[in-house]
Amino acid sequence: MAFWGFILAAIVWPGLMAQAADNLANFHRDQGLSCVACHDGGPPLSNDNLSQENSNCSACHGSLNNVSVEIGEREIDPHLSHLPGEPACTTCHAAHSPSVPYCSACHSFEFSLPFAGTWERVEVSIDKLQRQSAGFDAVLNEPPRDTVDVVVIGSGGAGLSAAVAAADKNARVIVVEKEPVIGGNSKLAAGGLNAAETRQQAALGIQDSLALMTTDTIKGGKDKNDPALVEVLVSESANTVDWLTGMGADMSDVGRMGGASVDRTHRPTGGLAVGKHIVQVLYNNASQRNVDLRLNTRAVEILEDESGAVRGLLVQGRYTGIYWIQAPAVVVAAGGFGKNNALVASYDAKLRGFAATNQPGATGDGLNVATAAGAGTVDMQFIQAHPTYSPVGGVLVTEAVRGNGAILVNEGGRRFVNELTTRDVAAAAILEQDGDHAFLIFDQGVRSSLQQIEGYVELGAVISESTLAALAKSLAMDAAVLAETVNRYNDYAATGVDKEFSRQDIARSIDEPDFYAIEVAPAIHHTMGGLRINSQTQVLGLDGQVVRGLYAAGEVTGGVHGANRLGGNAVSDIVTFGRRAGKSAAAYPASR
Ligand code: FAD
Ligand code: MEZ
Repeated sequence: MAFWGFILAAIVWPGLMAQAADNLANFHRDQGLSCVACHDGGPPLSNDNLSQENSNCSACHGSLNNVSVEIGEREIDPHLSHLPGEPACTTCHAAHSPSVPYCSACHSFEFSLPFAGTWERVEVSIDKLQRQSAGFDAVLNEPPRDTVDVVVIGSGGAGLSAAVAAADKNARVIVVEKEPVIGGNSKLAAGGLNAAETRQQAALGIQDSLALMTTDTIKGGKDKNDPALVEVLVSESANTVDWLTGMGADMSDVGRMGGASVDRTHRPTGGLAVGKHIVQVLYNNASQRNVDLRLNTRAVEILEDESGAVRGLLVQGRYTGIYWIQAPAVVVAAGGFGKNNALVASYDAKLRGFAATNQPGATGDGLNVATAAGAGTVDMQFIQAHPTYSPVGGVLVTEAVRGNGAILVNEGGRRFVNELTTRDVAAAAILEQDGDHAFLIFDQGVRSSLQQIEGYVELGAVISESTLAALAKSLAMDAAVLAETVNRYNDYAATGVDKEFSRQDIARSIDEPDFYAIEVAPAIHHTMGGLRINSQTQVLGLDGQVVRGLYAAGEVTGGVHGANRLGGNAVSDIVTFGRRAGKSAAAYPASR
């Protein structure tokens, strides 16, 4: 090890010496540290998880938690936002290139990192990668680098659920994730997870039924959902909550989302965001089961034998290069394509140029990998805009803010829609208002009920005033009109009957100072279409036949949500179907 460290230092050091300290590596050099301080393992220089560098950063600077204590002046520590797992320090604090906070792919921050650069997404399309066939062909003539029972594409909620479930069936599992951090869109999930007839609902005296959740889901999906998939989603939802809580999750806060007849959206106590929590729990459990999770590793091609059955996966690691993994079963859990505006607009032209709530890797290339292996697709034209995205700070404002009592008003200070209608209706209503935007208005009661709001405050998205009149002034609204709107709403809260918009559930009135506003506009949020699967999560080909050994779960699939997904149903979907896919994939070799 020391020898390789010495060789490495000898090769790299003279080059570094010629440079000024314009990045962290050169800065460390100026502190008298050599390359081996970070790269002490010798070739390979790095693995794709950057774990060697990460452990060396931590050895000197302490854990991310320790470092976050040093950033005491910020109320919400960026290290503690939604970065589940064990994020490598070098994900943001790059060494030989400019440092770029990964979070700035979505948010705008006032602080800057030492030697900071600007966020830029560099990704070659899968089509182009596949055309590099010479390099790939050569690799395929070599033996596989690894042989396992199940390979999972994607480390979001669906992928990690699949990995844990497969490992529980004694399968050896590799998860490949193209991003430098785990969790996909799942780590961003905010409002919660829908489930009916749960222990948590019973404890709160909430009466729900599988039939009611089925009706709500199909009504929300405009009757375009695949009934067999909805049946799985609903009938397994309570069991999904039990599975998660059995592994350490907290799902005890239950609230309301648009299109739901009762409170069935489960999240951690205090209204914390559901996604980061669930991903962390799944990651912990995957680690305990020795799942091999590889970051910065992109699935490029699903490999099949002459009979069309899956035989493995070709991948490209950022540092480890191109190689293939031999496995009889592959689970595609690569998420949606909400962040790929060109692809979104090719299915729904009116969404061209829209912002998106999604993580930067939600580009749809996992979908392409599966279709290149013969997978069929369904419902691709159904793409959802979330009504309340805040352009300031670049953040989705969870529907739970409305569920817990906020209203939507237009520039004139007037309500214009039932705030708890389905998203398609709410988003369309906002786009009919002057300026194509609206304002969420709420009070301290709502803020106290939902810890996620503190994050929006930290991002600068929330306007705060001690009186409603002052809030109206800050928003350049007529104070009398806003007061009248809020007074009328408070009357509806008292009587339980919204005479104007028939809002079914008014959690609380708006009367406790301070008063708050967030400017919001619709943004692309969820791609309902995707790979065609059956209820066992087997992927179906263009001919409707099963592609042997290929499974899929989560946002990469279509059919569960029909034309419009209900808030809270995706997290339910990814865990339920992800778990199913893991079990099916682990059992597949024995059933051949
Ligand atoms: P993801 O979590 O997106 O994971 C897919 C992973 O695959 C990604 O990490 C991606 O980088 C990786 N990947 C893609 N292609 C490749 C490749 N070629 N090789 C390797 N890796 C690849 N739903 C709810 O029900 N409740 C909520 O509260 C909620 N809130 C949300 C808030 C936000 C801001 C967003 C964006 C979505 C929210 N949703 C919510 C929707 C829900 O979070 C997603 O639909 C769901 O998490 C998708 O999970 P997934 O595992 O299918 O995909
Ligand atoms: O299901 C969702 O996408 C959801 C609940 C988002 C949110 O508003 O929190």
